[in-house]
Amino acid sequence: MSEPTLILRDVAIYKGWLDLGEQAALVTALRDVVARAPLFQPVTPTGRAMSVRMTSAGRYGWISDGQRYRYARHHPDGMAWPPIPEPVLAIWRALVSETRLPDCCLINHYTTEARMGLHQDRDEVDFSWPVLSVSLGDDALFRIGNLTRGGKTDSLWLASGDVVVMGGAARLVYHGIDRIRPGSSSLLRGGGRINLTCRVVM
Ligand code: MD3
Ligand code: FE
Repeated sequence: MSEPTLILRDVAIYKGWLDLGEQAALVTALRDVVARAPLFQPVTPTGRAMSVRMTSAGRYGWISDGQRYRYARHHPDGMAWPPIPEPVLAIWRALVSETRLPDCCLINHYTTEARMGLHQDRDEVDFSWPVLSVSLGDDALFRIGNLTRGGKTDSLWLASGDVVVMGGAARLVYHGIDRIRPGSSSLLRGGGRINLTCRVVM
C-alpha cells in the first residue's frame, strides 16, 4: 500500500493519484453511468433541493425519499443502478481492500455555484470500512471538522486526480465542500467538478 501525501485529522490524502489519462478514462466511464442513471437533485428533509446533482453506481445508491436519506436498490426513476466502473474499483483495490468491494459509488456533480454543507456520512450500516473519494475537474475547498458539530476545522483544496481515504477516526467526522474554483481544470467540458465516493453500505 502506498504512502499518503499527507494525513489531516486521520484523513489520508493522495495528491495526484490519477494522471490525466486515468482521469479522462474515468470521466468516459462516468458519462456512461450518467447516461443510464441520470443525475438528479436530492431534496433535503427540510424540502430544499441540494445544489449538488447526484447519481450512483453499484448495488445500492444514495437517495432522498422526501422524508430522509437512505440507500436504495433503484434510481428515483426506477432503473437499477449501473455497475461501478472497473477503473473506480481499481482505485479501491489499491488503497482499501482487494476482497471487500464497495456497495455504492456515489457520483456528485458540482457546478460553479454548488456547495455541500458540513455533514456526517452516517446512512451506512457498516462504518468499519473507509469511504474513498476521487476528485475530478475543478478544484474544491474541502473542510473537515470534528465528530460533533462545531469546533475548529481545517480546510484543504482538492484538485483533479486527488484521492482521499476516510477511515478509522475520520469515518464519522463532519466535512463539506465550501466552494469550487471555476476554470481551474479543463478535464470536464463546461467546467465544474465531479466527486466520487465509494462506500460499503451494509
Ligand atoms: C470525511 N462529498 O458525498 S468527498 C459526500 O467532495 C461528500 O463531494 C464531498 O461529502 C465531495 O458525502 C467530500 C470527501 C469525503 C467523503 C466522505 C467522508 C470526506 C469524508 C466521510 C467521512 C469523513
Ligand atoms: Fe460526505
